[in-house]
Amino acid sequence: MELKLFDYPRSSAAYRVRIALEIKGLSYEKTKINLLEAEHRESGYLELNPQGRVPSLQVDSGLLVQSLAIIEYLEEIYPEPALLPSDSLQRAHVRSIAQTIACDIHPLNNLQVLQYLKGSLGVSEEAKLRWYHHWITEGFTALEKIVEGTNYCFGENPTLADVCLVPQCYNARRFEVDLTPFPKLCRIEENLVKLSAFANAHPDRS
Ligand SMILES: N[C@@H](CCC(=O)N[C@@H](CS)C(=O)NCC(=O)O)C(=O)O
Repeated sequence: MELKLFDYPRSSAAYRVRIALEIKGLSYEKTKINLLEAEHRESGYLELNPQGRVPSLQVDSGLLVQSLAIIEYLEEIYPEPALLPSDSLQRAHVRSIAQTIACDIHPLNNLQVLQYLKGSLGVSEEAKLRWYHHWITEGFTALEKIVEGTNYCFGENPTLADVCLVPQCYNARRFEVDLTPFPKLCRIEENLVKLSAFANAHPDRS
């Protein structure tokens, strides 16, 4: 199958999909949608993805959006190496970690929200950064207690939870969030970024 990713290197949602594609050993083409130049709001891209966000993944039968839906699709079509455990309870647990990041932490801090805070609500740069730090710290405080694995978020292999954790840590570091209160998350991140799939998907390589 030909795969084309509409991507932006520093988008953490797109970064998740790049990691999943790399773990599954799939080759794919990338088209950069420059968020800083608002290319995601241009009519050509909006015709493809009316929500105007990245990532989108073009597959043979159509265009997929939403990083978790894209990754679950890849998991169904290319089951190995698996990103979800075979046991239902464990699978729910891995998804819950992934969703804590993708549904609870990340949406509060994406570009549109930060631009709305500054532009429409007129908050200062300092208050915007406090907002950003607050929601990451709040989410990571819970995650630090929830993650179970020694090397990874869960179990002995990287899962969907790890695919979401690494981009969120990257983002946190970019905005200088203090991660020292989260030694387990930092140790897991350190283990993951050494893996070639994670390294190949890094924004600097994209
Ligand atoms: N829930 C979506 C989030 C996608 C998303 O918000 N992407 C960001 C980049 S990380 C984006 O395109 N932002 C554009 C904007 O906020 O204007 C997913 O997981 O794919």
